[in-house]
Amino acid sequence: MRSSAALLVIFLLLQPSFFFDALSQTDVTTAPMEEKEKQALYYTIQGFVGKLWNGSELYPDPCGWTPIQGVSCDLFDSMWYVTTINIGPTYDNSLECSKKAEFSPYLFELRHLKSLSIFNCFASTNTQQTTIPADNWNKLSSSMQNLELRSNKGLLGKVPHVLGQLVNLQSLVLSNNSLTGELPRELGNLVHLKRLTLSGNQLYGNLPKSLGATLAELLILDISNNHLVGPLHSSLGGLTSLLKLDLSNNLLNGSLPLELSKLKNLTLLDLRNNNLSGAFNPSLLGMVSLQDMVLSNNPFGETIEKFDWKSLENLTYLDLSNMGLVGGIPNSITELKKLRFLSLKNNQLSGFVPAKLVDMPSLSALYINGNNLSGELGFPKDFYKRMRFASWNNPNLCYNSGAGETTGQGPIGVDECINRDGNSVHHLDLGENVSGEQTTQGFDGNVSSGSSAYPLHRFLWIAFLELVAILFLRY
Ligand SMILES: *[C@@H]1O[C@H](CO)[C@@H](O)[C@H](O)[C@H]1NC(C)=O
Ligand SMILES: *[C@@H]1O[C@H](CO)[C@@H](O)[C@H](O)[C@H]1NC(C)=O
Ligand SMILES: *[C@@H]1O[C@H](CO)[C@@H](O)[C@H](O)[C@H]1NC(C)=O
Ligand SMILES: *[C@@H]1O[C@H](CO)[C@@H](O)[C@H](O)[C@H]1NC(C)=O
Ligand SMILES: *[C@@H]1O[C@H](CO)[C@@H](O)[C@H](O)[C@H]1NC(C)=O
Ligand SMILES: *[C@@H]1O[C@H](CO)[C@@H](O)[C@H](O)[C@H]1NC(C)=O
Ligand SMILES: *[C@@H]1O[C@H](CO)[C@@H](O)[C@H](O)[C@H]1NC(C)=O
Ligand SMILES: *[C@@H]1O[C@H](CO)[C@@H](O)[C@H](O)[C@H]1NC(C)=O
Ligand SMILES: CC(=O)N[C@H]1CO[C@H](CO)[C@@H](O)[C@@H]1O
Repeated sequence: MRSSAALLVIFLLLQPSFFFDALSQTDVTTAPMEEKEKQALYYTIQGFVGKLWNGSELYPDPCGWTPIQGVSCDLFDSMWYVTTINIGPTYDNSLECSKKAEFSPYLFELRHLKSLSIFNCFASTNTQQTTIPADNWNKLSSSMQNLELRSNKGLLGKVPHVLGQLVNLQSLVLSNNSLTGELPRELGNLVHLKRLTLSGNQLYGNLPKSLGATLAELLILDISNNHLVGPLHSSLGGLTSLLKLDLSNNLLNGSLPLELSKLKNLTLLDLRNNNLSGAFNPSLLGMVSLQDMVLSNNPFGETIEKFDWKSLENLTYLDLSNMGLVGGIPNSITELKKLRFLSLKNNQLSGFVPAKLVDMPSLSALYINGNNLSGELGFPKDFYKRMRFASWNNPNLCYNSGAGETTGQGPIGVDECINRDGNSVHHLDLGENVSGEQTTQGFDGNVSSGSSAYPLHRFLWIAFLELVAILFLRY
């Protein structure tokens, strides 16, 4: 008799409806929330996902036993408040935006909101156009630490200057939207920012001086793939904590400010595809932590001979292609023990190719094609085997397979040197002699196989940095 009563109790407890009814009746374990907060949450989410979403019916206890995917809460004075909202197709059951998605004004009533992420929401430039709200952000100024609006192609208009009121912000990510206009100098008020990522928009104008002057805690600055113009201001030297600076694919011109040398912790400098000129000033050697330096496709038009490359001892990736470089390849570059990738292609470099390149312990990709290098390539055969190597389009360059070695595996597109007797040794025999007769056919398609080294490496590196930043920011 007693045991069957116990079984009944267990049975009832296992019934979800009984369990939850009991809870809601006694209100003991329902997470207590102000009604105002709860309604603000429902309306905020409805704004993004549409009117058909009935929060009060589906999620009567959003900070307790009916949690909403992407929403988290925290206790303040024994009441629950919303601290995080993530909208967008991240997980299978994530909240996704409706075609009429909009920022609800109720968003700004969530006074403990710490993190807001809207991803792939205003997705269509035709039917889902909206702008970032231009006021009310001050209501969130004490709580907001992380604002991320990413891959919303229908998100138009300017970066509103009122975002400068979010003075506790640590991460501001507004990438891959359709934002336009100039960057507001008020972003300089965000003195606790660790990450500022505005890449992939149509932002134009100058980089505001205020950024460098005040953002001393910034670790990542990425404004790549925009239409920024003008010179880089010397105030950038104020970003002394910076690890990653990516301003690639803009229309920046002028020379690099010497103050960049103050960025002692910088590991990645990517300025490729701009219109920057002359700047191999020795003071740049102050960036002693640099691992990746990508300056390709800028009309520098300088010599790299006066630069004491070995000071940048941690360089692993150096891309100086298509920069109008003149003069020779300095021996100091061969002292970069960690360098894995070196591209000097498509410049006007002249003189001999340093034989010491063969002694670089980490090098696995070397591009010197498209220059005016001369003399003989004296590398042993195994060099060409272990290296992604290109040296064609240097009309005065020849190769010598070395004494006692049979010819064969030579560098593609380079003739063998004329031997001592004055006899021209045959045109080279190609190792991968795929289609044949002409040496020029041997290097069709090989550029692409070579240059594929970078994107993967770079991707991994950026992924690593983002991970560091995420760990840092998510405490
Ligand atoms: C949501 O559901 C509640 C409870 O079922 C109902 O009273 C309310 O009218 C619904 N609201 C909407 C907007 O459908
Ligand atoms: C932006 O879009 C590009 C291209 O689709 C992608 O490679 C990049 O990772 C995106 N960036 C962010 C921060 O989402
Ligand atoms: C540079 O990095 C080192 C080591 O991580 C750190 O101790 C130092 O504070 C950083 N410098 C700045 C200016 O942030
Ligand atoms: C940079 O570009 C602007 C606009 O095209 C031009 O007025 C300015 O002279 C350029 N500056 C340098 C240093 O080339
Ligand atoms: C780069 O600068 C040069 C010289 O100032 C100018 O002629 C050229 O149009 C600029 N290119 C771009 C893409 O702005
Ligand atoms: C180079 O890297 C090593 C290992 O990561 C580090 O210990 C060293 O401090 C770095 N050198 C500079 C100048 O940053
Ligand atoms: C290339 O270098 C040779 C000397 O090796 C020189 O005579 C020639 O003028 C240079 N060509 C160009 C286009 O600079
Ligand atoms: C390359 O092709 C030529 C002509 O077809 C042939 O004589 C030569 O043996 C081939 N070399 C190799 C390494 O296959
Ligand atoms: C020098 C040369 O022929 N380079 C070619 C290598 O392959 C790429 C991609 O297929 C071509 O664009 C280059 O012209």
